[in-house]
Amino acid sequence: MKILSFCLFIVYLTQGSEGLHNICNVATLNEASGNISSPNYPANYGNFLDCTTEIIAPENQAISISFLDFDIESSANCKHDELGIYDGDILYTSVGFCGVTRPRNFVAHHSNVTLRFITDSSHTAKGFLIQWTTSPRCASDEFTCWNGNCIPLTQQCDGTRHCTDDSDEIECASGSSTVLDVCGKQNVAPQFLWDTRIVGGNEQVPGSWPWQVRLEITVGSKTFLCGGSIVNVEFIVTAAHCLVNATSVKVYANLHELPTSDSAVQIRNSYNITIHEDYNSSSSDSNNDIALIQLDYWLDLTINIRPVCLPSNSERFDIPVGTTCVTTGYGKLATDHDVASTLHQVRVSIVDRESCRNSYGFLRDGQICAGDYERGGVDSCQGDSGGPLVCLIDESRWYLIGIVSFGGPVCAAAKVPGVYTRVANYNTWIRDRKFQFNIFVG
Ligand SMILES: [Ca+2]
Ligand SMILES: [Ca+2]
Repeated sequence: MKILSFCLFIVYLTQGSEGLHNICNVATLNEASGNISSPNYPANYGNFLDCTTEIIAPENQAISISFLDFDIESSANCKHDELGIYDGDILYTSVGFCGVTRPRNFVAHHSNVTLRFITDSSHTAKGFLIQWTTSPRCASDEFTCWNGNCIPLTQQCDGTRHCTDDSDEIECASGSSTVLDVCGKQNVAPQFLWDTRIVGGNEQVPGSWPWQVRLEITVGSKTFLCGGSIVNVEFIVTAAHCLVNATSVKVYANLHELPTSDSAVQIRNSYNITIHEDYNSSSSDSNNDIALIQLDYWLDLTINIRPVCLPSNSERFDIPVGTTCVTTGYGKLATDHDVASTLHQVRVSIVDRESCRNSYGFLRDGQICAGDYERGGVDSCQGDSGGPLVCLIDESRWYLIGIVSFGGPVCAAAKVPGVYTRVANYNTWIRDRKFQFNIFVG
């Protein structure tokens, strides 16, 4: 314990030499970079705090915020202690932060970022350490990649990757409004604006993930929530663990928000449920966590209800480590926050198998990991189970690379990425069960 304290003190001094500021001691900061922490960091902060600091950059500079350390008393909706982060006057992610889930790093849209730290009368924790840097903004004829790089505007949505994080091709709409049974295309471009972002993700633009369905699963007298993906008008693919002992499933397609009276939402019931025969719910490794739901009535494909592509087990679908993919769901926003009522989306990177195996002590061939391995802060969370992990293949179509299977006890913790069923391994299994119907297979 003494050694740990010593190490942290060294970090403290190093950070301090680059300009470490206590949020309760300084009202405005206009240096090009620096660090800001809770009072007493890395020792515990005090009670009864209400401290605000504003970081101000010149107009032509963008402020990047990185969360280096985060530990604030955890409470439901952060009602006890809370850090609010404002980009201009917009509350980042629309909620305050607490607990140990690090918020996702971001580049601010405005030239000022305000931090407000409020604590109540009891229970403190280590607090936070935040770093800010400033860098020149992109020109008006340039596109700003998520990592802050600038590319010519003409290279956005041209079917070729120019930003290393693929951000020039992810926020594009490539689907036809008349030919609806082409897989992996959407008519509505996804947007990763951060002002409603949650667990590093954000609320979707309605219709931008047209294969996502919400599943309400009845087991005895209880109802559970899961996600699933449309593979054709008759079949939904989801996780096996969602359907153990299920007696019936209600399927909502094109649902953005509950409760809904929107007639464009299509509601179906399960006609038949097929859980992978080698899935064992009492086994801790969740191997073969895949299932198919056959619907009682076919879905009517619309602009907002369309199938995802299924990968085959070929090298083409060995997604390189670091590739940016997207997971979507109606699940919990963060470990400390309530369940989302709207569909949300989170960007995650494919994590190398060895690191992921080290996190859990195992990793089966039919599993793939994604998250932000070093930093945490982006993940799927409870309630997202069974939902899609989709990756853009050839910069043109979204493929169902993974199915949300399990993760660590804290959503979006560093070093514990999410584990997904690797759909490519089950291509034959799915095809053998689709009977006479056409499932789109890559
Ligand atoms: Ca407290
Ligand atoms: Ca491009």
